[in-house]
Amino acid sequence: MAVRLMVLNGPNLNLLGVREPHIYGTTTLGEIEASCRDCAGTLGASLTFHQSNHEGALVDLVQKARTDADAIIINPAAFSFTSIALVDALKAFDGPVVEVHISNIHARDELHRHSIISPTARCVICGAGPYGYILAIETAVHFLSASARAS
Ligand code: CA2
Repeated sequence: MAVRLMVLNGPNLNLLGVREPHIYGTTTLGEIEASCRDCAGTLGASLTFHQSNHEGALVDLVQKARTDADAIIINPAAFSFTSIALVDALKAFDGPVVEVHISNIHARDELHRHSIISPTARCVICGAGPYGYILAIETAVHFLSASARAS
């Protein structure tokens, strides 16, 4: 059976490519979704792709992933620095979590530097731009195929 990936995007990422291109570039979230779908298709994985500005909606999706997905790829955006609710939900997910940020959060100001989500992630990718989503998908599929081989 195809591995099932759930890609989650946090607040304001719907504005990608539209506002602040000097920080986040000119690629839109729609273009990122299309490249994620291409990549998942090439790897034989199925993929759902979501964006929400609402913490509770993202928590609901993480809980849904407990039955509907084998791995989560998440760009929590500003919730990276604030959301204990997302941390708790991600801890209750059994599969691998890959956290992705478009920018290098370590090179940002103090406010944007310390993701509280990262300890729940098996892998954190940041600073690769939109290509980080492709790296995250490849990494999640790699983790899932390695664990299938081990069992
Ligand atoms: O680099 C990333 O992917 C971030 O998760 C983006 C977040 C930021 O808070 C994190 O530190 C790093 C911000 C997303 C806001 O996206 C916008 C896009 C265009 C215009 C305004 C905001």
